[in-house]
Amino acid sequence: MAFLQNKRALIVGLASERSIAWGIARAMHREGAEIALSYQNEKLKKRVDKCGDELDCKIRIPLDVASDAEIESCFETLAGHWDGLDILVHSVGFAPRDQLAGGFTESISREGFQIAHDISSYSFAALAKAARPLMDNRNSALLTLSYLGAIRAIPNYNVMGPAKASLEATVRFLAADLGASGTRVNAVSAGPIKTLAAAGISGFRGMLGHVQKVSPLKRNVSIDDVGNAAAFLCSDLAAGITGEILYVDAGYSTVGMSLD
Ligand code: NAD
Ligand code: 0WE
Repeated sequence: MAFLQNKRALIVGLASERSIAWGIARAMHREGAEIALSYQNEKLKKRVDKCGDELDCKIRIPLDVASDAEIESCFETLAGHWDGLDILVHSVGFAPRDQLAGGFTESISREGFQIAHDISSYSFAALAKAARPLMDNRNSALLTLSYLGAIRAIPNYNVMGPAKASLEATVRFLAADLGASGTRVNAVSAGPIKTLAAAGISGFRGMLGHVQKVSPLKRNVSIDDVGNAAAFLCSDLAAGITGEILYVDAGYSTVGMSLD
Protein backbone atom coordinates (compact mmCIF):
# COMPACT_ATOMS: atom_id res chain seq x y z
CA MET A 1 0.00 0.00 0.00
CA ALA A 2 3.00 2.32 0.69
CA PHE A 3 1.07 4.84 2.77
CA LEU A 4 4.12 7.06 3.49
CA GLN A 5 5.16 7.75 -0.09
CA ASN A 6 6.68 11.24 -0.57
CA LYS A 7 7.03 11.67 3.21
CA ARG A 8 10.32 12.69 4.82
CA ALA A 9 10.98 11.49 8.36
CA LEU A 10 13.63 12.37 10.96
CA ILE A 11 14.01 9.66 13.56
CA VAL A 12 15.66 10.57 16.88
CA GLY A 13 16.54 7.79 19.34
CA LEU A 14 18.15 5.02 17.33
CA ALA A 15 20.89 3.25 19.27
CA SER A 16 20.85 -0.35 18.03
CA GLU A 17 18.92 -2.90 15.99
CA ARG A 18 16.90 -3.56 19.15
CA SER A 19 15.78 0.07 19.48
CA ILE A 20 12.08 0.87 19.14
CA ALA A 21 13.29 3.63 16.79
CA TRP A 22 14.67 0.90 14.50
CA GLY A 23 11.27 -0.81 14.29
CA ILE A 24 9.75 2.58 13.44
CA ALA A 25 12.42 3.48 10.86
CA ARG A 26 12.04 0.11 9.15
CA ALA A 27 8.23 0.32 9.01
CA MET A 28 8.29 3.89 7.70
CA HIS A 29 10.90 3.02 5.06
CA ARG A 30 8.84 0.01 3.98
CA GLU A 31 5.86 2.32 3.48
CA GLY A 32 7.85 4.58 1.18
CA ALA A 33 9.18 7.30 3.51
CA GLU A 34 12.62 8.83 3.07
CA ILE A 35 14.53 8.54 6.37
CA ALA A 36 17.03 10.79 8.17
CA LEU A 37 18.62 9.47 11.37
CA SER A 38 20.25 11.20 14.31
CA TYR A 39 22.77 9.67 16.71
CA GLN A 40 23.40 10.76 20.30
CA ASN A 41 27.21 10.65 20.16
CA GLU A 42 30.26 9.29 18.31
CA LYS A 43 30.05 6.07 20.33
CA LEU A 44 26.68 5.26 18.76
CA LYS A 45 27.51 6.57 15.26
CA LYS A 46 28.81 3.24 13.93
CA ARG A 47 25.66 1.35 14.86
CA VAL A 48 23.40 4.08 13.51
CA ASP A 49 25.44 4.11 10.28
CA LYS A 50 24.86 0.37 9.88
CA CYS A 51 21.10 0.83 10.30
CA GLY A 52 21.17 3.83 7.95
CA ASP A 53 22.87 1.80 5.20
CA GLU A 54 20.06 -0.76 5.32
CA LEU A 55 17.46 1.97 4.75
CA ASP A 56 19.36 3.86 2.06
CA CYS A 57 19.42 6.81 4.47
CA LYS A 58 21.72 9.63 3.33
CA ILE A 59 21.24 12.07 6.19
CA ARG A 60 22.81 11.26 9.58
CA ILE A 61 23.00 14.04 12.11
CA PRO A 62 24.65 14.17 15.55
CA LEU A 63 22.11 15.20 18.19
CA ASP A 64 22.34 15.16 21.97
CA VAL A 65 18.99 16.58 23.06
CA ALA A 66 20.57 17.96 26.26
CA SER A 67 22.22 20.61 24.08
CA ASP A 68 20.29 23.63 22.71
CA ALA A 69 23.12 24.24 20.23
CA GLU A 70 22.92 20.69 18.84
CA ILE A 71 19.13 20.92 18.49
CA GLU A 72 19.55 24.14 16.53
CA SER A 73 22.32 22.83 14.27
CA CYS A 74 20.42 19.57 13.66
CA PHE A 75 17.60 21.43 11.93
CA GLU A 76 20.05 23.73 10.12
CA THR A 77 21.72 20.64 8.70
CA LEU A 78 18.37 19.06 7.83
CA ALA A 79 17.22 22.27 6.09
CA GLY A 80 20.36 22.01 3.92
CA HIS A 81 19.08 18.69 2.55
CA TRP A 82 15.29 18.99 2.70
CA ASP A 83 12.96 21.94 2.10
CA GLY A 84 10.40 20.47 4.51
CA LEU A 85 9.90 17.73 7.10
CA ASP A 86 6.75 15.58 7.31
CA ILE A 87 7.49 13.32 10.28
CA LEU A 88 9.53 13.72 13.45
CA VAL A 89 9.89 10.72 15.76
CA HIS A 90 11.17 11.24 19.33
CA SER A 91 12.19 7.90 20.82
CA VAL A 92 14.33 9.18 23.66
CA GLY A 93 14.15 8.52 27.38
CA PHE A 94 16.75 8.76 30.10
CA ALA A 95 17.19 8.98 33.85
CA PRO A 96 20.43 8.41 35.77
CA ARG A 97 20.65 4.69 36.47
CA ASP A 98 20.40 5.11 40.26
CA GLN A 99 16.87 6.52 39.74
CA LEU A 100 15.57 3.22 38.37
CA ALA A 101 16.16 0.93 41.34
CA GLY A 102 14.70 0.74 44.83
CA GLY A 103 11.73 2.56 46.29
CA PHE A 104 10.44 5.86 44.86
CA THR A 105 11.29 7.98 47.91
CA GLU A 106 14.56 6.13 48.39
CA SER A 107 15.86 6.82 44.87
CA ILE A 108 14.44 10.23 43.98
CA SER A 109 16.74 13.26 43.98
CA ARG A 110 16.47 16.82 42.66
CA GLU A 111 19.15 16.15 40.04
CA GLY A 112 17.64 12.81 38.98
CA PHE A 113 14.20 14.40 38.61
CA GLN A 114 15.62 17.30 36.60
CA ILE A 115 17.61 15.12 34.19
CA ALA A 116 14.74 12.64 33.67
CA HIS A 117 12.29 15.43 32.85
CA ASP A 118 14.78 17.36 30.69
CA ILE A 119 15.85 14.44 28.48
CA SER A 120 12.59 12.47 28.44
CA SER A 121 9.98 15.25 28.23
CA TYR A 122 11.30 18.77 27.61
CA SER A 123 13.36 17.49 24.66
CA PHE A 124 10.16 16.58 22.78
CA ALA A 125 8.84 20.15 23.14
CA ALA A 126 12.26 21.54 22.21
CA LEU A 127 12.42 19.44 19.03
CA ALA A 128 8.83 20.37 18.12
CA LYS A 129 9.71 24.05 18.51
CA ALA A 130 12.94 23.85 16.50
CA ALA A 131 11.27 21.82 13.73
CA ARG A 132 8.40 24.26 13.14
CA PRO A 133 9.97 26.15 10.21
CA LEU A 134 10.30 22.83 8.36
CA MET A 135 7.03 21.24 9.51
CA ASP A 136 4.38 23.97 9.58
CA ASN A 137 1.62 23.94 6.97
CA ARG A 138 2.31 20.59 5.30
CA ASN A 139 0.11 18.09 7.23
CA SER A 140 3.07 16.90 9.27
CA ALA A 141 3.18 14.61 12.30
CA LEU A 142 5.14 14.41 15.55
CA LEU A 143 5.38 11.18 17.50
CA THR A 144 6.88 10.22 20.85
CA LEU A 145 7.14 7.01 22.89
CA SER A 146 5.59 6.62 26.31
CA TYR A 147 5.05 3.87 28.85
CA LEU A 148 2.28 2.79 31.23
CA GLY A 149 4.31 4.22 34.15
CA ALA A 150 2.92 7.62 33.08
CA ILE A 151 -0.48 6.72 34.53
CA ARG A 152 0.17 3.73 36.86
CA ALA A 153 2.75 3.20 39.60
CA ILE A 154 5.20 0.54 38.43
CA PRO A 155 8.01 -0.86 40.64
CA ASN A 156 11.46 0.65 39.91
CA TYR A 157 10.22 2.90 37.09
CA ASN A 158 10.25 5.65 39.73
CA VAL A 159 10.96 9.18 38.45
CA MET A 160 10.49 8.04 34.83
CA GLY A 161 6.76 7.76 35.67
CA PRO A 162 6.33 11.50 36.37
CA ALA A 163 8.60 12.24 33.39
CA LYS A 164 6.36 10.19 31.06
CA ALA A 165 3.26 11.84 32.57
CA SER A 166 4.84 15.19 31.68
CA LEU A 167 5.63 13.89 28.19
CA GLU A 168 2.01 12.81 27.65
CA ALA A 169 0.74 16.23 28.79
CA THR A 170 3.24 17.79 26.39
CA VAL A 171 1.69 15.73 23.58
CA ARG A 172 -1.72 17.31 24.34
CA PHE A 173 -0.42 20.88 24.62
CA LEU A 174 1.63 20.54 21.42
CA ALA A 175 -1.39 19.05 19.63
CA ALA A 176 -3.57 22.00 20.71
CA ASP A 177 -0.89 24.52 19.71
CA LEU A 178 0.17 23.04 16.37
CA GLY A 179 -3.16 21.81 15.05
CA ALA A 180 -3.85 25.13 13.35
CA SER A 181 -0.51 24.78 11.53
CA GLY A 182 -1.53 21.34 10.26
CA THR A 183 0.74 19.34 12.56
CA ARG A 184 -0.62 16.34 14.46
CA VAL A 185 1.02 15.19 17.70
CA ASN A 186 0.62 11.72 19.21
CA ALA A 187 2.35 9.12 21.36
CA VAL A 188 2.59 5.36 21.30
CA SER A 189 2.59 3.82 24.78
CA ALA A 190 4.49 0.58 24.24
CA GLY A 191 4.57 -2.55 26.37
CA PRO A 192 7.96 -3.68 27.72
CA ILE A 193 10.55 -4.62 25.07
CA LYS A 194 14.12 -5.81 25.66
CA THR A 195 16.13 -2.87 24.26
CA LEU A 196 19.33 -1.17 25.50
CA ALA A 197 17.15 1.04 27.70
CA ALA A 198 15.80 -2.12 29.36
CA ALA A 199 19.19 -3.79 29.76
CA GLY A 200 20.26 -4.15 33.35
CA ILE A 201 16.85 -3.18 34.76
CA SER A 202 16.41 -5.68 37.59
CA GLY A 203 13.32 -7.83 37.20
CA PHE A 204 12.78 -6.94 33.52
CA ARG A 205 12.56 -10.58 32.44
CA GLY A 206 9.92 -11.15 35.07
CA MET A 207 7.93 -8.22 33.66
CA LEU A 208 8.03 -9.74 30.16
CA GLY A 209 6.83 -13.05 31.63
CA HIS A 210 4.03 -11.29 33.52
CA VAL A 211 2.77 -9.52 30.37
CA GLN A 212 2.87 -12.80 28.46
CA LYS A 213 0.74 -14.41 31.17
CA VAL A 214 -1.90 -11.76 31.79
CA SER A 215 -2.23 -9.61 28.63
CA PRO A 216 -5.27 -10.31 26.42
CA LEU A 217 -3.03 -11.38 23.52
CA LYS A 218 -0.91 -13.58 25.86
CA ARG A 219 2.31 -12.28 24.37
CA ASN A 220 4.74 -9.38 24.43
CA VAL A 221 4.97 -6.73 21.72
CA SER A 222 7.85 -6.36 19.26
CA ILE A 223 9.55 -3.31 17.77
CA ASP A 224 7.68 -4.18 14.56
CA ASP A 225 4.30 -4.00 16.35
CA VAL A 226 5.26 -0.54 17.60
CA GLY A 227 6.79 0.45 14.24
CA ASN A 228 3.62 -0.37 12.31
CA ALA A 229 1.41 1.61 14.71
CA ALA A 230 3.87 4.53 14.59
CA ALA A 231 3.91 4.51 10.77
CA PHE A 232 0.11 4.58 10.74
CA LEU A 233 -0.11 7.45 13.25
CA CYS A 234 2.35 9.54 11.22
CA SER A 235 0.56 8.86 7.91
CA ASP A 236 -2.41 10.60 6.30
CA LEU A 237 -4.45 7.49 7.25
CA ALA A 238 -4.49 9.01 10.76
CA ALA A 239 -5.40 12.53 9.56
CA GLY A 240 -8.16 12.77 12.19
CA ILE A 241 -6.03 11.70 15.16
CA THR A 242 -4.09 14.16 17.33
CA GLY A 243 -3.30 14.56 21.04
CA GLU A 244 -3.75 10.80 21.40
CA ILE A 245 -1.85 8.17 23.40
CA LEU A 246 -2.15 4.87 21.49
CA TYR A 247 -1.41 1.74 23.54
CA VAL A 248 0.60 -0.92 21.73
CA ASP A 249 0.87 -3.34 24.63
CA ALA A 250 -0.98 -6.55 23.67
CA GLY A 251 -3.93 -5.11 25.64
CA TYR A 252 -2.11 -5.28 28.98
CA SER A 253 -3.32 -1.85 30.16
CA THR A 254 -6.99 -2.73 29.53
CA VAL A 255 -7.37 -5.57 32.02
CA GLY A 256 -7.82 -5.27 35.79
CA MET A 257 -7.30 -8.95 36.41
CA SER A 258 -6.93 -12.01 34.25
CA LEU A 259 -6.97 -15.78 34.72
CA ASP A 260 -4.16 -18.07 33.54
P1 NAD B 1 17.00 2.52 23.30
O1 NAD B 1 18.07 2.51 24.33
O2 NAD B 1 17.22 1.71 22.09
O3 NAD B 1 16.65 4.01 22.88
C1 NAD B 1 16.76 5.09 23.75
C2 NAD B 1 17.42 6.19 22.94
O4 NAD B 1 17.48 7.39 23.68
C3 NAD B 1 18.85 5.85 22.50
O5 NAD B 1 18.94 5.92 21.11
C4 NAD B 1 19.67 6.94 23.14
O6 NAD B 1 20.76 7.31 22.31
C5 NAD B 1 18.64 8.04 23.23
N1 NAD B 1 19.04 9.09 24.16
C6 NAD B 1 19.17 9.06 25.51
N2 NAD B 1 19.64 10.24 25.97
C7 NAD B 1 19.76 11.05 24.88
C8 NAD B 1 20.21 12.38 24.68
N3 NAD B 1 20.63 13.14 25.70
N4 NAD B 1 20.22 12.88 23.42
C9 NAD B 1 19.82 12.13 22.37
N5 NAD B 1 19.39 10.86 22.49
C10 NAD B 1 19.38 10.32 23.74
O7 NAD B 1 15.66 2.06 24.06
P2 NAD B 1 14.13 2.04 23.61
O8 NAD B 1 13.50 1.08 24.52
O9 NAD B 1 14.05 1.86 22.15
O10 NAD B 1 13.63 3.50 24.03
C11 NAD B 1 13.03 4.40 23.14
C12 NAD B 1 11.82 5.08 23.79
O11 NAD B 1 10.82 4.10 24.02
C13 NAD B 1 12.09 5.74 25.13
O12 NAD B 1 11.36 6.95 25.22
C14 NAD B 1 11.51 4.74 26.11
O13 NAD B 1 11.12 5.37 27.29
C15 NAD B 1 10.33 4.25 25.33
N6 NAD B 1 9.72 2.99 25.76
C16 NAD B 1 10.49 1.90 25.90
C17 NAD B 1 9.89 0.69 26.32
C18 NAD B 1 10.71 -0.56 26.53
O14 NAD B 1 10.27 -1.43 27.26
N7 NAD B 1 11.88 -0.71 25.88
C19 NAD B 1 8.52 0.65 26.56
C20 NAD B 1 7.75 1.81 26.39
C21 NAD B 1 8.38 2.98 25.99
O1 0WE C 1 11.29 4.04 29.49
C1 0WE C 1 11.87 2.98 29.63
C2 0WE C 1 13.36 2.94 29.89
C3 0WE C 1 13.80 4.19 30.53
C4 0WE C 1 15.24 4.28 30.94
C5 0WE C 1 16.15 3.24 30.98
C6 0WE C 1 17.46 3.47 31.41
C7 0WE C 1 18.48 2.37 31.53
C8 0WE C 1 19.89 2.90 31.43
C9 0WE C 1 15.65 5.52 31.34
N1 0WE C 1 16.91 5.77 31.77
C10 0WE C 1 17.81 4.77 31.79
N2 0WE C 1 19.06 5.06 32.27
C11 0WE C 1 20.08 4.20 32.18
O2 0WE C 1 21.20 4.47 32.66
N3 0WE C 1 11.16 1.81 29.58
C12 0WE C 1 9.73 1.90 29.42
C13 0WE C 1 11.75 0.48 29.75
C14 0WE C 1 11.61 0.14 31.21
O3 0WE C 1 12.51 0.61 32.10
C15 0WE C 1 12.08 0.19 33.34
C16 0WE C 1 10.91 -0.54 33.22
C17 0WE C 1 10.59 -0.56 31.84
C18 0WE C 1 9.42 -1.21 31.21
C19 0WE C 1 12.63 0.43 34.58
C20 0WE C 1 12.03 -0.10 35.71
C21 0WE C 1 10.85 -0.82 35.59
C22 0WE C 1 10.28 -1.05 34.35
